[in-house]
Amino acid sequence: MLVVALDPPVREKGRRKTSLLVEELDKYVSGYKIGLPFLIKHGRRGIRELRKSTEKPIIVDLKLADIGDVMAEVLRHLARLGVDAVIAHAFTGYTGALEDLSKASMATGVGLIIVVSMSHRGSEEYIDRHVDEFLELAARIRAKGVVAPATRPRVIRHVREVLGDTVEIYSPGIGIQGAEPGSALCAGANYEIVGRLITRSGNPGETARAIREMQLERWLKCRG
Ligand code: O7M
Repeated sequence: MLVVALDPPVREKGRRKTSLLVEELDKYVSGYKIGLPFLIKHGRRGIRELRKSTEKPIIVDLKLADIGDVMAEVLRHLARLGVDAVIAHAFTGYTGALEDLSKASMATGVGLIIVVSMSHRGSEEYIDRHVDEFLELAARIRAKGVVAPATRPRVIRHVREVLGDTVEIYSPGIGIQGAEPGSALCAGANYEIVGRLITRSGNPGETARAIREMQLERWLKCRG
């Protein structure tokens, strides 16, 4: 239900080593998401250390958007580091792009999650106009999951309606971006992605615990 984005630059003061942070968080979370800020800062060694620190799924969010060969190569490198899933943009399309990534995903067992809408307002200017095409693509490449915004629950409801239970929905936008814990789950998401609310908190473990509680309370209420 809760995926922690370990990316946002953590304040210098009181900074925690990733492994210590993970130790505090591990019992409350379903997985971790890391992206370019993490990779630039900690490199491949950082991913290996994270892999050693947790058995929970590690999702690498590079929001891949390239030709198929390049994306497939990136995925194969990540597979060797023991990651569980990678995130790619959908707008590159199938032929020569997601087709190859999807084949590499099936060959390696690394799941593929694609972005069908984003949490910032600008997503409505372009990306959101193509949600239905992206959902078709997600089904075509047998994506493990899609990313849809907690900040616009109607998009999550739409994704769930179109794809049914065939894919997992990952929703960012909780906390600093404005959505409340549990709200995306109530709209149909499987996981809420939370970053700064946890990583910048003085007590990340306690904050993650409190978020889980809020998720559960809200979920029980909305399910009646
Ligand atoms: O909780 P935050 O706002 O500190 O962090 C949100 C995380 O979710 C951060 O890692 C972003 O890269 C990610 N995210 C968005 O905030 N909005 C999106 O639309 C998509 C993502 C994301 O994870 O895409 C895969």
